[in-house]
Amino acid sequence: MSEEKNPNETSSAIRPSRRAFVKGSVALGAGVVGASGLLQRENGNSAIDQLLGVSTARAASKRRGLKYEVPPGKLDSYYGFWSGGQSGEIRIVGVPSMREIKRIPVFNRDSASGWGRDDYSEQLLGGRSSGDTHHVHLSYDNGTYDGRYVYVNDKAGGRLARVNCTTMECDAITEIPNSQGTHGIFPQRHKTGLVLCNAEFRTPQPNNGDDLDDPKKYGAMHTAVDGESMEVQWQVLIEGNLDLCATDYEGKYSFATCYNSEEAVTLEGMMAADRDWLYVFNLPAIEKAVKQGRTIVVGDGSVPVVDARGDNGPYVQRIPVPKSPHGVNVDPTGKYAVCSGKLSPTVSVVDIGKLDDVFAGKIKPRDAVVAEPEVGLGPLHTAFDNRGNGYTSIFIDSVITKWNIAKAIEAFNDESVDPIVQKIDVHYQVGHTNASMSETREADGNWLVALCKFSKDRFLNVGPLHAENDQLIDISGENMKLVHDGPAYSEPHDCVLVRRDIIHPEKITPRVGPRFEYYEKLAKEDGINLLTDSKVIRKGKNKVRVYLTSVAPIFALREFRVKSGDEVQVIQTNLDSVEDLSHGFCMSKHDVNFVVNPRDTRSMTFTAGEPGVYWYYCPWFCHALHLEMRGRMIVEA
Ligand code: K7E
Ligand code: CUA
Repeated sequence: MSEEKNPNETSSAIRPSRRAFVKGSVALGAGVVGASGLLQRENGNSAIDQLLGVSTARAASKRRGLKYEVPPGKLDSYYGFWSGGQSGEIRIVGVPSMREIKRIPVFNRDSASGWGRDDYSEQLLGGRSSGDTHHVHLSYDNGTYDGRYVYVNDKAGGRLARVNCTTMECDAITEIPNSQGTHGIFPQRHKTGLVLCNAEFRTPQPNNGDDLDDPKKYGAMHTAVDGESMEVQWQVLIEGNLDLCATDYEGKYSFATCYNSEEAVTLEGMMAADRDWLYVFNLPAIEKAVKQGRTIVVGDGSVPVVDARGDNGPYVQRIPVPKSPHGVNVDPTGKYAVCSGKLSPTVSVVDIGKLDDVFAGKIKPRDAVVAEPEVGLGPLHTAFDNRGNGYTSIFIDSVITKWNIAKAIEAFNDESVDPIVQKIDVHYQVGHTNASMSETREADGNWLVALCKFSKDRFLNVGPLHAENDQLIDISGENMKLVHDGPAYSEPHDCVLVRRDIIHPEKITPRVGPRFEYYEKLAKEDGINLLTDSKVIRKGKNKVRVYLTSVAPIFALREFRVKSGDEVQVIQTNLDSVEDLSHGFCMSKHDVNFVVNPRDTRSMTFTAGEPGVYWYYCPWFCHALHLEMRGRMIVEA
């Protein structure tokens, strides 16, 4: 391998890159002066102005490219919502700076905030502590983001979670029944309606110990969850597996790639056929069947299941596409669904306008495919600009291929037409790619992110587990330009880039929602006003509730007394209404630590240890006397 080569080779590898660096810094310097001068003239030097002044910025970008440095005091133009993969979280990354601004724990436990261990989130997680998040999508209205919710899947646990953008905190987790490997998810785009969820793993249906060894009896569910109530509405049982998911813009169809039309349970079996499918689900037809009770019982029968195995309409159609497709993405015009071959060097462009005819039996499913350009080896996902181009991540070749949709359609019948615009190297093994507002009607063609699975040689060596490499590419001009490398901890799969004017979180906790209902209920039981009272209340022989308010830099209780072995619930309310002034509660030697944001209430329950004195303290630096913000839990025998 090249890392183990002799020192001469190493130094020769360094020399050219040093030259490149010197050259690069000269060019960069010139670029900075030019770009900042330009911004001052045109847009008052604000990144968002640059974003919104599309026509002038576009003309400028042709010459110089977009400005990607975000200097101190300036804000990013986009909220990037990243999945966190095996970390089980969501991350908010500012784009174009690629600064990670926040981590939102969802399926994981988080030591800093206490998520997964404080009483409310522990209930929400049902005691589980890990997840595998792949796909983040926001709720929609009328074809673009409405800025209210972020949905994310848990492939490991078969769940769907929602983050409320008001507080950027998870407010609901839904277990998907009869499913394993909940992978692709996508919300409807005409309004905040259903969130469709794909089961990537086929399992016996029902999975109750019968039919363990008969793969013909296995199946997978396409599940509809209501995006407001987060309740499962219905499921469609289908024979093949379901990988990525997409929806149209009208609320009529949802899509799922299927890489295992063979219905196999081994790798060889799953790769056997030359063609697999893009499943197209007819949502109104399915809802009608559910309403009329044309459903079957699977598992505990709590959710109506439409059996679409072998169905060729009205519920589902199978569009044959080359070998083991992975991603499916709908372009911003809503006309085309593009799915990637993974084991074929092509992407297939499905004309959504022809699907009515497919369902009516007027044309064959394959006739809905209107283009199949060769984009490179191992195509995975496609993003779009607002100028009719697709950008497909190519895993094996480690490139992003820019191609023109209209030309690809021409090329389908005329080999002399070349739809490929440009290929740009990325580093290495790119998985997802996404572009600014790409999944909406407001795609703006400014930025593209390539989420590379390998970062070998790109960052300081930090041992066997490497970072991923999230690369930022300027797509505003004719040619893509790679402008930034950003390391990411394991392992973001996907991200969406959302214009910042769409997202409006509160800075002070609004005391509403299910978490506050939970605390208000406790307080009512005990005759407590959370905003004024601090009190120790014994609840039976071995149970104590400690209500505690805090104002920087003091806890209202300087001490409280419990008995060794008591179950102690500390419920803390932060009375400060100052932005950024978080307190929290950490109990020494008791594995208790949680944050309490301005005007927030949170709690944690623990067992009081051996008799003695235990200091509790505020773990968030809140005041010059923050270190003094503490008290004693006195544990009596
Ligand atoms: Cu990694 Cu979207 Cu789970 Cu493709 S998926 S890369
Ligand atoms: Cu309150 Cu530190």
